[in-house]
Amino acid sequence: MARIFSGIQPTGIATLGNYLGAIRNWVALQDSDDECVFCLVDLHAITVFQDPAALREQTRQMAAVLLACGIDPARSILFHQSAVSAHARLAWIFNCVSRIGWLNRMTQFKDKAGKDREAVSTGLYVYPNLMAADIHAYHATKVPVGDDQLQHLELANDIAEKFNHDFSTAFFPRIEPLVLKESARVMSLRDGAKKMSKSDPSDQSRINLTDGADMIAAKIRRAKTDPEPLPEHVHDLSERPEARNLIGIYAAITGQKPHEVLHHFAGSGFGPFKEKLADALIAHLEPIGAKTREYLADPTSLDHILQAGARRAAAIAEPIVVEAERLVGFLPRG
Ligand code: AQP
Repeated sequence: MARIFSGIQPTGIATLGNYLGAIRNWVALQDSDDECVFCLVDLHAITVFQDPAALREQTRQMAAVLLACGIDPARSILFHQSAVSAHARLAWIFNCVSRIGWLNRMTQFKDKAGKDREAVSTGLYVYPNLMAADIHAYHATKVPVGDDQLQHLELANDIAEKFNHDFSTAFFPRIEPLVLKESARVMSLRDGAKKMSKSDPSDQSRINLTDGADMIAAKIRRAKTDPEPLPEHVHDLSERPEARNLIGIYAAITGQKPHEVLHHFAGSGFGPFKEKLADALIAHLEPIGAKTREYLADPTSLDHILQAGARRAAAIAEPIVVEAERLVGFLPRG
């Protein structure tokens, strides 16, 4: 049995992108023989300023969405990162193992910092060191990620290798990325070149998992497209990012391949296709939205689920991080 670790930032309401790219796969992984550790990474979230009341609300919301999607706290460990101090302690050690040159190569930092590099938080810069700590604190060896995260996993392996070398140990194992074939990359509904993101300033750019039927239908109706009818072949979508995105969403949500979807809709305009797409999304997402609202109606129970998860998480991570602290040369905590 291996251990799987994955995290999601409570930086807003989970989107269709988070669902198709991550959450849906997490739910399926619960049926494997591996132990699943799923974390609401609130320490990562504050690398960009979060209003404190909103952060609390978003963390409960994310927990509610994950439970509504089928994450089962009896089978998996579900908790909020800040509740397990092992993450921050190991991250500090890794800050001292990781090299500035390595972090300078991280493309996600360059994307997120944009032109304003001097003004972003130092937390955003060392974010990949914390991500490495998240995984290594559990000796997790399998990490489901999208291809945009592969660079961070390589860094996590580099950090572990340097730690093992510096302290003459084989304590931290290698991590294997679990790149799931089915996982779809969902793009913004307003711009097919940008990924759908929960913190995008435009709510019209994304489907939130809690959007009601009317909202989903309206967002899909307004989604950016082009004037051409849908083509017969997938390769004809290569220069049409918005069309490709909507076909990809329809395929992912109905369990088909894009070429099967095109086979059905080739020659059709976007009007009738968008109607079918909205229907499919509503049928899939409405039950998730309803269950999410049920969980959110009882925030105390949600907190208890996360706190119980944090106790289980700490039981695994604490001895691992205590051993890392010993290897570094810290005196026992007593
Ligand atoms: N558009 C997407 N398509 C497919 N997968 C996606 N993921 C995020 N957006 C898409 C996957 O969701 C998981 C959790 O992501 P995260 O919350 O840790 O951070 P993120 O990737 O930065 O997601 P967002 O929604 O864009 O958050 P913000 O707006 O806060 O930056 C990851 O596995 C990610 O690949």
